[in-house]
Amino acid sequence: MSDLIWSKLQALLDDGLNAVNSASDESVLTALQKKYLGKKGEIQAYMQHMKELSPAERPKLGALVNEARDRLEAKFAEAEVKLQNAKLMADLKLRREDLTLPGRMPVRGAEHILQKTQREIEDIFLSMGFEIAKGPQSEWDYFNFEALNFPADHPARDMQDTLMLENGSLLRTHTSPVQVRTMLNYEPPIRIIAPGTVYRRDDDVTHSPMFHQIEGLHIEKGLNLTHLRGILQLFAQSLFGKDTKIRLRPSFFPFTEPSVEVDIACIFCGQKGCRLCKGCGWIEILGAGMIDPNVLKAGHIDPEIWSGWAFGVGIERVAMLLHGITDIRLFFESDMRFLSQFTK
Ligand code: 2NL
Repeated sequence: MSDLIWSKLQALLDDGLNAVNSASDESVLTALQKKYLGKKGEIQAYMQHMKELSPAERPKLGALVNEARDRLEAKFAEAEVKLQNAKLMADLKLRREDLTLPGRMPVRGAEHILQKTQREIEDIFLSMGFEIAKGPQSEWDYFNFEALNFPADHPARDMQDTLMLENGSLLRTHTSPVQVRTMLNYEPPIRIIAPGTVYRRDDDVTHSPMFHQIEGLHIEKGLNLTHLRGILQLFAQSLFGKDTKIRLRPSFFPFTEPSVEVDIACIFCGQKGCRLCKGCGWIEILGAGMIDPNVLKAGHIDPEIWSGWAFGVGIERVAMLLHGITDIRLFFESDMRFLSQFTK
């Protein structure tokens, strides 16, 4: 093969490699790619020299041209990566953020401890066949008091002072009105629980003017205090542990007769007497009783045919007992140091 033809290829390759080396941006690179490797490019033009060679020499030149083309192509690919990296680094330098820092995890929300306690109580009663009933927080005097056997001027109303609204309704003091509404809207047998927010003029470390309650209502033929005791015992054992003992003490509520307070044997001291049970070995957890015939009548249910029992339990009180919380205001201050203790 003539030296001249060979050295021309060598020169072409050197030129190409040098040009690529000094290419300063991608458009120059694209132009060079076209200039050297394109259909009408230098390599292709160089192929004209084939004609000047004998048929025996042609494959040799072909191999050399292919090798030169491969080297150029590799050089272009390498240059392209280099240019892209340089562009990225230049871009990064313009930014004020440090993109190499690890990402910031978003704060994950979680169920509030009161919501969790409410759900646990609901689940216990749902598993026993009760359904969940809800109603308005602004309620008529009739449903909140009158229908529940609290006549106007009855002293029991004093313990449930609340805010009156401009339309003559009031902020409900318990969820019992939901139970009255249910009696009026459904036929017995009725097995419901009514969870919700309630309001009373009360404010100290264990009482909040806004708090939460779950009331239960069970109406069927032939119910008596033993049914109340059985279900509330199962409830206490599900919530506080399977060995939990309960006891009933006589009490008074306008809407039940007889009325009872339900205590659990102190879960903290095993009834030896401690600060939480005030030394007596028992802790009050809820109030309950057999539904007063007047209340059944107000719900259009015949007390000669049906009987029932009801209870009311404070959700804050249960959560405080379960978790050793001593100030009810902690539930409503949105302090993450408090709340996050219960989200594990
Ligand atoms: C308590 C006591 C109680 C009820 C709530 C009720 C509702 C109807 C009829 C009869 Cl419609 N009773 N509810 C009964 C006894 C006690 O709550 O200390 N709650 C925190």
